[in-house]
Amino acid sequence: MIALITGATAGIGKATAELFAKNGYNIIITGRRKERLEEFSSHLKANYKIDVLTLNFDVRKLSEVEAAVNSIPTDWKKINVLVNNAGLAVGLGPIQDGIIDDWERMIDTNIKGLLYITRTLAPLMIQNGFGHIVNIGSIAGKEVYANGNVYCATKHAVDALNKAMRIDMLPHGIKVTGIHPGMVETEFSIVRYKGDEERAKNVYKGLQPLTAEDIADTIYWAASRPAHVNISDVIITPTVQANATNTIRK
Ligand code: NDP
Ligand code: 8X3
Repeated sequence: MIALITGATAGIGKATAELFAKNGYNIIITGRRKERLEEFSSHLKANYKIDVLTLNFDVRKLSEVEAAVNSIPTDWKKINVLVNNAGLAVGLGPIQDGIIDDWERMIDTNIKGLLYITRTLAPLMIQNGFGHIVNIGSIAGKEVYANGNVYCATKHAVDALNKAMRIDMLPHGIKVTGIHPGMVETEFSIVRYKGDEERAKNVYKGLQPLTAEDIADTIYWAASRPAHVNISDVIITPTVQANATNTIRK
């Protein structure tokens, strides 16, 4: 069994790769940070009896995505599970003050990157006659919150694409699942606040957020249902978070 996880150098993607490896999958890990990919690959190979392929590219660049997918050796092409995870929020502010470069980074990564990956890998799955695409959305793709405008829009797009892919993949027997987490403590907020670790820590102050491992568990659970069962959509939050805007803090 083979799982390809985009954005496996940190957070949810990394925890997901580890869990699939633990369960005997051979893993294809991707990300821009080459050193992290290499270190993680060595860790996975040393700890689990599996094989690892690293693909170092930026999901925003179609030519890099195509070159990376074309470089996958034949015996790695029987991909059972694709986790479309690579993504980010950059900045948080009202639309009238929006920083265009931040918007473009989010749109290019969360929507266009996910599309590039899917466009290159879905035909392979169709050719193989099996596969499961897991799209990582967000609670921000189900609701909107103050100052979240463009990030929320990108995750609403992921939600729409998840539903659309399920229709398009239906005749091919390929499963499609959307996983929509609330607050998960990863590098996400550090990226959103452009390296301001103190501000990022405050996001989770006084509450117990989800961990990357919680989401990995959910992804693995969805991917390990019997052949006739497709998990369409999962919203998962910390117990102290009711929705995108209501949380309880100590
Ligand atoms: P992290 O910042 O910890 O990890 C993000 C991963 O995405 C990294 O591996 C990063 O790798 C990769 N990535 C980002 N941009 C690119 C790019 N242009 N090309 C290739 N890879 C890229 O965040 P999370 O693990 O929290 O986020 C994972 C997903 O979960 C995202 O889609 C996010 O929107 C979603 N999510 C997160 C939530 C949270 O609260 N943390 C809640 C809901 C959804 P590298 O930098 O090496 O390229
Ligand atoms: C990440 C969760 O609430 O910051 O998608 O948008 S949130």
